[in-house]
Amino acid sequence: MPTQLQTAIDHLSRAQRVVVFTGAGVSAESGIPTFRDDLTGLWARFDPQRLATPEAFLADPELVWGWYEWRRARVGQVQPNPGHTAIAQLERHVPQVCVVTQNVDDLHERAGSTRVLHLHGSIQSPRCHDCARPMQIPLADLDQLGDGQRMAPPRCEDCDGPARPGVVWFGESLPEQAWQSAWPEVQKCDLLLSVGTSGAVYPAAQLPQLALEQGAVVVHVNPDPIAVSSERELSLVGRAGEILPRLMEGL
Ligand code: BJW
Ligand code: ZN
Repeated sequence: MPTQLQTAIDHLSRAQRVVVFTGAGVSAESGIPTFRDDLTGLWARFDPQRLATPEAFLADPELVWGWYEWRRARVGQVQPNPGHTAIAQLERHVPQVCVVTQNVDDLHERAGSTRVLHLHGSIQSPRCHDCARPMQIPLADLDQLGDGQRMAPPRCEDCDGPARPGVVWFGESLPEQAWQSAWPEVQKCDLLLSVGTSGAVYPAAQLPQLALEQGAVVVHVNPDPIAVSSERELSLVGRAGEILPRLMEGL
């Protein structure tokens, strides 16, 4: 009886088109906190309604901007981990690989993945809240940025509107191009590898189910076992930085 890991390796070695769908868990071992983990997740200490909605930004721009600048600085200081590297290496073994990430960091790109779609935007790309003009904002010193440090957002040269982070908040639409590109990738893939996501946030969370409905194999990688509903769905229990390199070694 093959192990789940060996079964996943067998499917991967036959796959022609793979989508790697990632969430905060893939960056956890780089030192970026997830959102919903009970003790270490960002939402354990911060209220999403006060930080990750357009209403929150309008109510208290200094609170929200300071929190995101702290996170932007943090992303700039950390490195891709073996999970990101293994995902990039998949391109050597599978003809077509597309990474569809909910993460706002750039660790997949820095690890060497060449096709990455960001469904929830990028923390590195602030823009004007009022006119959407991209803004170049030098990064403040992380040591001076406490995780709850208030900071006034810089103003736009064109319209004097406040800078906002280039991420997707609750109630906002996903970037059209990324979403419109991700959907056909998932429809056409023969295997979707879902790594480090709670599957709590829509519409991104539909993608593994869509892949299953289209006949693909879906492989979950998560320290929390994921409930599976189909013979074509596998749950590999463990951390991305451990499981993904073992998957690659088997190819
Ligand atoms: C490891 C690990 C290791 C740990 N290795 N794994 C009901 C039905 C359908 C939709 C809705 C609904 N009610 C409301 C909605 C809409 C809403 C939504 O989904 N809400 C849910 C809470 C229900 N969605 C939206 O608003 C979206 N827009 C939209 O729908 O537009 C249309 C619309 C417009 C107007 C009204 C209604 C609809 C936008 C969603 C934007 C999400 N934004 C955030 C914040 C981004 C900015 C920022 O970074 O601050 O995106 S929320 C946050 O969650 C972030 C993440 O990308 C996202 C997903 O989280 P993720 O990645 O799964 O992280 P965690 O922490 O949840 O899970 C980590 C996992 O890793 C865990 O499983 C761990 O076990 C695991 N792990 N260590 C591997 N080492
Ligand atoms: Zn502007």
